[in-house]
Amino acid sequence: MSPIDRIRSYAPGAGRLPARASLPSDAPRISLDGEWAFRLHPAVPATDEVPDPSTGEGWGAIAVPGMWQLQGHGSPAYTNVRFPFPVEPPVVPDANPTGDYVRTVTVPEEWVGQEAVLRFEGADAHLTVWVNGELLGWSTGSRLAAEFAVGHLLVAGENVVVARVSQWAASSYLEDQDMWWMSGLFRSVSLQLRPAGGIDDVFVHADYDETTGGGRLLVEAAPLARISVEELGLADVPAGTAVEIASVEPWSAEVPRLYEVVVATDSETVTLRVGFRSVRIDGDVLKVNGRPVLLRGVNRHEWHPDTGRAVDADTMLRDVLLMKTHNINAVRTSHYPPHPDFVRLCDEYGLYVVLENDLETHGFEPNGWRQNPSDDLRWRDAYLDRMTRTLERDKNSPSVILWSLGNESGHGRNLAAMAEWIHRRDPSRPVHYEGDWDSGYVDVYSRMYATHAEVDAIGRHEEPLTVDPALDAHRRSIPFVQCEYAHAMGNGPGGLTEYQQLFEAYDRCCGGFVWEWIDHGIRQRTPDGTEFFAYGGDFGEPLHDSNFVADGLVLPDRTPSPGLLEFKKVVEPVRTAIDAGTRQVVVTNLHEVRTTAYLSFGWSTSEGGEATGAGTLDVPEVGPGESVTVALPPLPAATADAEVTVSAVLAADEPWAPAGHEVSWGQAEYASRPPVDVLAFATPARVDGDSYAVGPARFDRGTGRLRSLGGVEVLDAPALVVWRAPTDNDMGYHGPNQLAVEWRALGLDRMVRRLELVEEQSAGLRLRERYAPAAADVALLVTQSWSGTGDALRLRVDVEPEGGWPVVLPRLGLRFSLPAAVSDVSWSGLGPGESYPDSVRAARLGRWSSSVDGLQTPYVMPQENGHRSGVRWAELTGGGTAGLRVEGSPEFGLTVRRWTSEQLTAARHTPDLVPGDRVWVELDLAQSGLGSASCGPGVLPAYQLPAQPRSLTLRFSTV
Ligand code: IPT
Repeated sequence: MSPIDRIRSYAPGAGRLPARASLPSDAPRISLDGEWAFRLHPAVPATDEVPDPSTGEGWGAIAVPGMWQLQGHGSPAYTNVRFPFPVEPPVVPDANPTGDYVRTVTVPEEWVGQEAVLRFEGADAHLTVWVNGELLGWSTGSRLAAEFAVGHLLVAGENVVVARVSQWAASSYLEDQDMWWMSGLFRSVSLQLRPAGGIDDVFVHADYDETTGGGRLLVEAAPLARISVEELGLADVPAGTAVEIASVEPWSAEVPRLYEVVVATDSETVTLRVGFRSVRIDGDVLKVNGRPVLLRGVNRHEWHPDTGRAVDADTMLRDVLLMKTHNINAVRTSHYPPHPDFVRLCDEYGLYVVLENDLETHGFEPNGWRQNPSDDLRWRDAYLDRMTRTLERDKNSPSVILWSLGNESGHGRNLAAMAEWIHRRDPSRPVHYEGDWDSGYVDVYSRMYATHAEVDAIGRHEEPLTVDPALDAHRRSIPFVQCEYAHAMGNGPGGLTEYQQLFEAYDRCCGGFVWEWIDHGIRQRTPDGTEFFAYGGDFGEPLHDSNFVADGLVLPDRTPSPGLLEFKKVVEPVRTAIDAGTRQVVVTNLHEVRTTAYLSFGWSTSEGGEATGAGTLDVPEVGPGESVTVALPPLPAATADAEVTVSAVLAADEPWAPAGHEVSWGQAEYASRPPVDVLAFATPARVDGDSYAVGPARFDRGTGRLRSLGGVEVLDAPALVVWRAPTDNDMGYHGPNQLAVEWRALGLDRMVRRLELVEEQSAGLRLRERYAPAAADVALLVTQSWSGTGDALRLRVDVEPEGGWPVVLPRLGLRFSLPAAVSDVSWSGLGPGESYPDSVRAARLGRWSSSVDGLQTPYVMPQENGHRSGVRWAELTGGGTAGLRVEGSPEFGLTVRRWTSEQLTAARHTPDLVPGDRVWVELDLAQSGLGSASCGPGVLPAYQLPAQPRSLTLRFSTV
């Protein structure tokens, strides 16, 4: 086959060894990671002349593992669904960047004459391999391991390994995952000795029988292999012999109990960490070890902001620890097998894994799925090859509870063929695939971005008929999983609580996987060295999908976003509900197997934001699925504004977090807050030169604008604000809910103020204003009623809509500005993080403080952020001069930033946000929820903000 024929081939490869398990073995192994010689061709070289770095120009060094676009060769490109080349399978463009990797490896004398394999854990996308000048073969399947037999070519001393990797191939049509197009040897390469009589493959079957507590172990391996499990008293059991064990401790995500299984022949020993567990579908319920399982999951792409999909061991562990400490119990490896060590970490720390094949053909959808490989038998081998390599590699991992055929690949016989093969090869794990709702060949019904109402209907088995009525009964009878939901793009998602309630309400619903774990931002620097994260289009791609690549629960540098903190709270495995009236706490254990014995409970109180007491709370051990009610101890007496918090923390160190780590909490107010004293404010406005004096404040006589308050200069007087810099969810890219489009169409970003009246009154000053966008006949009428005492100022704001408002509002607030010297904010209310009406569970009552800069969340694409909810009072200070105190009645929403919402709207990257000469303060009467319409449902009705009459009373003073 010519090089170009290989590139265009429907076949998945040639010359490779059969797929086998990833095995920790004592057979000698040489890592080929590190520096390789490298050069990049603009197209696939026409001949198979073996690349030789000593021959000339263009060679440099490159790190393996790594992606060449992040090492100075070419540049990354991002498209979501669309192929970045014309759709003419299996042909790809002539312009096909092709990298030659060359290195030597010193092979010990004793290897010579033995079998050996050259193993690539991942090569994106088309790999051709030579050793010592001989062509070994070629492979596709970027995120799948490939092995070549190489023993016959090795010599003692130096050997030359050459890998030629092309960016595009026929296989690119099967690898249209929503991520950066990047290339190279991005996972490890190694040379492994295969001793004669060694153990090429092992398939461990370790079942758990929940009715007896017993285990059954059957290890398939080389005929002469012997199996030992010291802990279970098993020694030298012949491979292939089923052993019944009277009692084992099962593996689960909550208690990831592993046993060391040693598989040995005279020449090789493989040591595996094995878990006994069962996965079964019982009616419409997914069960692990006989218990219904609720997946609190995330979709994880492999990502590092500097190295792309070449992810190092520390980063993998960091992901696992972040997941565990945020109450996540499941991962879908979207949309390809991850690095094998990640799966091992899931075994060890306890995460359920939906292991997904490296397959997505989404780019055919915009063309009506014409030519989709999923139903084209010429691609059948490639499909089966992918699924085989996926399953074989990780088949011994107890964490893997479902095999997934791939993502967004339409319908077709090749999908069915893969499912059929899995059912034969590994009947112990059910099959998942989302793209075909009628598929009779899957074992769970999977959907993405189904609305709350649809999930509710599915929970009740009342979902509408899908396309093929003949297949309806099967789908309707099986468990339901949301393989993607709650699109975590930018600020959001909102509505997690309501999904969780549905998942908990219906046995058929086994939970889901938030889309997605991490923003795939690429770290870049401006010319002045300011760091930011790049997204689609930043590398000059002619076709791209902008910041749709940044839709994770953690920012590119793995800083947890407010959305992750919200998810942690919503999916907490133990709930503590406090009844302030009866002073009782109901502790509910939502674990599947764990009792609450690993937690210790404590209470704390505060009044007016000041801590007043704390102690431990005796909670008897609560079994899974059970709850107890315990009484709080007598709480410190409090007259007003007091809350009690109960917190459940780790009693002892866990492998994933130290003792004291908080798993869950609950809170209740036990003495409420008196309203702002209205009667104290009754002094009339005085005329003082060209201003009015009201209490400690000065207003402009002509315009009624507030100029100063005590010693605090007010640069922009309070004015109505309805705009917020659209969030990705406000934009609603993938769906019918495009609020930001409606807001812009009406002109909420260009409201015009008209002052109707400034009126001196016996109790102060009254302003009447009308705010409306050009061309519209709807308006918001605002009355600002100001009154003062010697040292304080009271403002009552009344907002009244005029006309028939056709849209809900982003926010309703007052905005003013103070000098830039204001640098710190403290407040009593919900915090410490940002919150919005449908994403507020993670915020708790307390007294909080932050710098102005610390209040901002640096979403990769700048957008509305930083709002604090339920604020009772706030103090804005800094610069050594008087600060401002604001109290609300009722509470208000607080946003403080060094730029306006208009500047935030215009910004494309974080460095675009440049502090100005003032600090902008927004005090909201109300804010809209967030929803997840960037890909999914919009804001639920309860969290929408219709134009309706609203009022707020504020008290201002200086501090
Ligand atoms: C869905 C994809 O499965 C996922 O890979 C990602 O692209 C996500 O959307 C959006 O971020 S497909 C979607 C068009 C429903």
